Amino acid sequence: MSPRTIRVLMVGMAFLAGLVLCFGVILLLAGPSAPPSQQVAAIGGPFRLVDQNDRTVTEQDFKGRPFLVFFGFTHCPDICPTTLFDVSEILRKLGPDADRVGALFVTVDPERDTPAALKDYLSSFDPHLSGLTGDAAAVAAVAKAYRVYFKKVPLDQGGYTMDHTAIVYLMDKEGRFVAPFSLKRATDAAAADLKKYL
Ligand SMILES: [Cu+2]
Repeated sequence: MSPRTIRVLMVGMAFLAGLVLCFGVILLLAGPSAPPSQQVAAIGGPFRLVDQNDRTVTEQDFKGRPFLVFFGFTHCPDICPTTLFDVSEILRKLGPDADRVGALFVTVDPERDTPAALKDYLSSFDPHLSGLTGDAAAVAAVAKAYRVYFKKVPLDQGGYTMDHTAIVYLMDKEGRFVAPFSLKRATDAAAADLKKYL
């Protein structure tokens, strides 16, 4: 082979090696990550809790209805009452359609939030709200399924408060996660958005 042929061959091989490297990287990038639909489906899932009327409630009770889920606790100073107020306004706005949706307030403080405590607390809000509690393990399991963080924080003056994720989740009629549900908009707009999933 002439030196020129060798040079041409080497350039050709370098080009091919570059291509292989390129495709290898693309395959690596495309390969292991799941499609987005599979990732969002990982929020939510089966649960078994007790509501403010001492009834056992599972995700099956909401089959056929879109529902909102959020986590909190009755001793919460601001975020939970504000969220419950906003959701109550939306439910009121829905009128008769409020019977066709669910709104679940799951406590992250089952120690204090017994069914009776939830019933008392929720009497200030829309009657369509379900207040859900259970034993510590059941609450931890549902929080984990919704990727909700919560933590008990001791207070200086005694007692404790709870840190918790404050996202409101919108689930569809099949119990699948749709998107976080924004309360930072007019009640009309939020109610209209929820109606789309009826
Ligand atoms: Cu709260």
